[in-house]
Amino acid sequence: MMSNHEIPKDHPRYVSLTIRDAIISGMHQKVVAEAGLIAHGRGEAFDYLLGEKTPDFAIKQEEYAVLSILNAEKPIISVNGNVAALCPEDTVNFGKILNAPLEINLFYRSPEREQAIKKKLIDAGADQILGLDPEYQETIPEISHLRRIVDSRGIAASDCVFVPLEDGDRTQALRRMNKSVVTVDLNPLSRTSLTANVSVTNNIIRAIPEMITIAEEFTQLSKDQLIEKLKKYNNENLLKNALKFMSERLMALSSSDKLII
Ligand code: PTJ
Repeated sequence: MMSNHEIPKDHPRYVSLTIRDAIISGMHQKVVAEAGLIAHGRGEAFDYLLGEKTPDFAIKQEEYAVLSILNAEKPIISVNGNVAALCPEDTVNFGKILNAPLEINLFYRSPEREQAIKKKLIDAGADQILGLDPEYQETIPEISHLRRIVDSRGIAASDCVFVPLEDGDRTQALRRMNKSVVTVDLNPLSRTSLTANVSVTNNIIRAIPEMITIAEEFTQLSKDQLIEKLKKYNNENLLKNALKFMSERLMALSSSDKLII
């Protein structure tokens, strides 16, 4: 079900409203949790601070993210409702390029939502979805809530978990389990951004397609070249660059003649 009004193409906020529509439709389809709407709004606010474009520092974060996933022995992509609603095809393609399976792992878990998200990913071209087969489900004590139920072939066995739009508790729990955590989160001050090994401060709508392009290049590199390249990145410095970018942009705007850009 789509939301019940047409967005005029000439609306100045057309792109943003279209993305919002995908989240609202996702909620009607049970893909997105109700709280996913609130999470999206928070993301939108931070995207304003970026100017709704990918800055240079974010490209570096995306390179770091791709390198970390490529360098892992057993990477896994953890998919929640917002990710499935916003960029199902890109997420599936990203997993295929990086040889990383998809696992559905939800904060607001329900069988209905699991099936709706599975359908969304299968329709987007996914071959296999982990996380739903009771035969392979195991419970990890480090994680609270229903998110503690993970797939023994996926998150449980992985050394690197890509968890976009994540909540901070799980990021910290995954770190305690010695897993490398890679995230995409528009808020550079969220606990997820601050505790992940690699944080991409960008809208997932832009980040995943850009990371696909980066992955197509980096998959040509040898293991030694990957390890060498990885040494150049530092998550904390890149997060500081994100804060610097946002604050400098606001400072520049606050002293410019016209605020509308
Ligand atoms: O589908 P479920 O049940 O697993 O639930 C998913 C949500 C997102 C509801 C759940 O994980 C949650 O409550 O997350 P939080 O704690 O609100 O964190 C979501 C983070 O993602 C926030 O820091 C937002 O700023 C950020 N965010 C929201 N939309 C985007 C985003 N980051 C990048 N791109 C976005 N489009």
